[in-house]
Amino acid sequence: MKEKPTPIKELSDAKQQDLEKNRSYSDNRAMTTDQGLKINDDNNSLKAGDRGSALLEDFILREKITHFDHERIPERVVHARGSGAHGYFKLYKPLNKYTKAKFLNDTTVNTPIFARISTVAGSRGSTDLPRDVRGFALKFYTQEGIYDLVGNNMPVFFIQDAMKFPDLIHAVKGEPHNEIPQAASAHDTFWDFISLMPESMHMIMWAMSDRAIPRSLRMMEGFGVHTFRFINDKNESHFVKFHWKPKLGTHAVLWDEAQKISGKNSDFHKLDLWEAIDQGNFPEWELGVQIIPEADEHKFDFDLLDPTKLVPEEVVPVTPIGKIVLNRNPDNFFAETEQIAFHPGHIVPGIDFTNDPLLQGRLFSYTDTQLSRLGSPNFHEIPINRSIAPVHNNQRDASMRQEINTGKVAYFPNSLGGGCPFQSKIADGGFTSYDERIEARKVRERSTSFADHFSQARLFFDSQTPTEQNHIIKALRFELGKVETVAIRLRTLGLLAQIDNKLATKVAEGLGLEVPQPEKPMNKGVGADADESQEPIQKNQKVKSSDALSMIKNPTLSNTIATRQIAFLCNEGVNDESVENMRNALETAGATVKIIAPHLGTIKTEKGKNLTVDQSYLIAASVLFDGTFIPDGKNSKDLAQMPEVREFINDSFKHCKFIAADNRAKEVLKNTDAKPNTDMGVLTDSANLSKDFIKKLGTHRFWQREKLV
Ligand code: HDE
Repeated sequence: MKEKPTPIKELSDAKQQDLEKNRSYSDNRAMTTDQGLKINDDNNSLKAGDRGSALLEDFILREKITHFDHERIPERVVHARGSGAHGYFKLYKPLNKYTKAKFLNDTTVNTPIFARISTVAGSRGSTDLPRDVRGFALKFYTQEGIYDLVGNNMPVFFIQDAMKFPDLIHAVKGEPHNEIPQAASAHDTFWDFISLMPESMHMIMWAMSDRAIPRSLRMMEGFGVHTFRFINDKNESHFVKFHWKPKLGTHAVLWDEAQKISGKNSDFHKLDLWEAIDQGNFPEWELGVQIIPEADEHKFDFDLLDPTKLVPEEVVPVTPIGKIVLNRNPDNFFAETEQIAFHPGHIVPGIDFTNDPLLQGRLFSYTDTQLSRLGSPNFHEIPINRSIAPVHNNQRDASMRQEINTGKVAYFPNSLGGGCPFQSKIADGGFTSYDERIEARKVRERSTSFADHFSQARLFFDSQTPTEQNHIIKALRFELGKVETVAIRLRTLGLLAQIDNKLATKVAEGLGLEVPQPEKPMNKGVGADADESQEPIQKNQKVKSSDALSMIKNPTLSNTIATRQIAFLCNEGVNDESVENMRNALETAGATVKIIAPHLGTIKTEKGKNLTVDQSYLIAASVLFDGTFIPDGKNSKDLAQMPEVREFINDSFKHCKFIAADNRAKEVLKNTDAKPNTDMGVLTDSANLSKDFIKKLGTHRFWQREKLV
């Protein structure tokens, strides 16, 4: 059997990359039909006379249009909208004590990866900024085969059992009669379902927090969610939870901003990731693990198999094991980002599953969905899905088979093929499942150890700063405010009260309601046998508050301003030194500066030089930037009269962003909400304005400006 070409290209030099980018038109190739026939006229169909009807004989027209008619494949049923990038994983030190996985033991190899980051509920063309969980899937092309770590940007999930997944997704997607709303959970069916599912409450806290509206895909944490197993070469098992933490820190936008960004640039996250990689600002995460010895399985306040629970980092710290770097944009969105097929069941020796009932259901779902999405069990032959480890087996034929298998033997055991392909001994990398001891009755039941639905929801809420709690309350007011059925609002308030009465009361105030007594949970639904073991319980948690759960208190919070976008609000007569001094300082700190002016092209500076404009006020909006600077200028008074400029500054102020105005530019702030006051994050009159501005920008937002509800 011939070796398959690897899907991963070595990073070539810049020139090669440029050429590759525009390959289809730069290499001087003649245009042909799909059969290789050179085309003489690609502009006109074959007609009976120049004004006559088209001829059926025109095989060139028919081939082109037939191909076009079939260009679409079904979008993913969930996670339809995604962005992808190539990169690598670099291990810090061998993990042989815990796992025999080769890519987790060899520090000399950079394992190629492809990452796909997605929203969950929306269609492929939906906005990048709905309130939603982000999928964070990593494909590792290891020397022992493909390993997929198919995670999310939140460490827990809405449901405990795969049986509820279709219900969850049907509830959150656009309602079936009119497919409204698109990519939004703020509607009746979602909250109807949630209000009847107390197990969702922990995840609801995450989904209503700012984690659901990231500033950038490069500024999100990743989590494997389920508990997995590491298996070492002595066949010893350790439980493992995966985390990956962004080098740039974990940051979000505000909900008002998210909604405005969706209007101004619904590709905001996609473009941000693409541009960062294109400009060589390669996004980086540190991959870490929480390792739990098998003997400690039952030492926690919750069940390790329950995907609605996390292991607090105060109880089991996260040990960094390597870094993930994304350093190459895909050449073709469809071929790579759309056709990539992840599956939590793609594992390598040294990694194994647990009996988490959500994970167990996923192990069935992913191959099944690829069959309907990609149309064939040969989806592993699509270049982006190919293993770099050679593939030899007796699987044959099926739709769109690429491999041309030779010989007459396609079965095992055989003697005619010399016994090939042969099975591998464990010592030679042959995979065996972990021989977990199981003695059990066959039951359709939920373990009572899964019944505490509120304690970790409370842990999450209690771990947040007042600002973050405020955002959760406002998010719940917004979401439930969009729910039309009052009974659903009330039922949800009943559940929130079991997390925290203050939370429920604050949400209720916004809805003009009283917090009701909680109703009995309806996990089993009408008609099922009553089962008292389904009653939620509350267990005392050892950890009462965890800084790692708050984005603002997070120990990995990074104060860098690298890759942050800063708007310079300019007009004719802008002062040369003011622009250049601030620009140099910001760019030296790694930020990107954009000159905004009344029109594109150039504007004249105070010294009469031409200053190139990046965006006009028609295109620019404060929500697309991290900070605003108004340079000194002889025509600051005119700038102050522009409604677009006032709106820009007011939005920036409302969203708690830092604003700096130099010298005469203070005039521009006069008719805005942003009155000069360093204590309020509006910087003017500073001896070292750029230094002060950079320091403030590093803290991301000036939250004190926000009123708590
Ligand atoms: Fe998925 N999920 N999922 N999921 N999931 C899919 O597979 C499913 C779950 C996740 O960028 C689908 O190829 C079930 C948890 C990501 O291509 C599908 C259950 C987590 C992606 C599917 C879950 C995830 C998917 C749709 C409950 C976080 C996008 C297309 C038992 C740990 C991967 C596809 C990409 C995609 C099923 C729950 C993450 C239908 C049945 C929990 C990141 O197979």
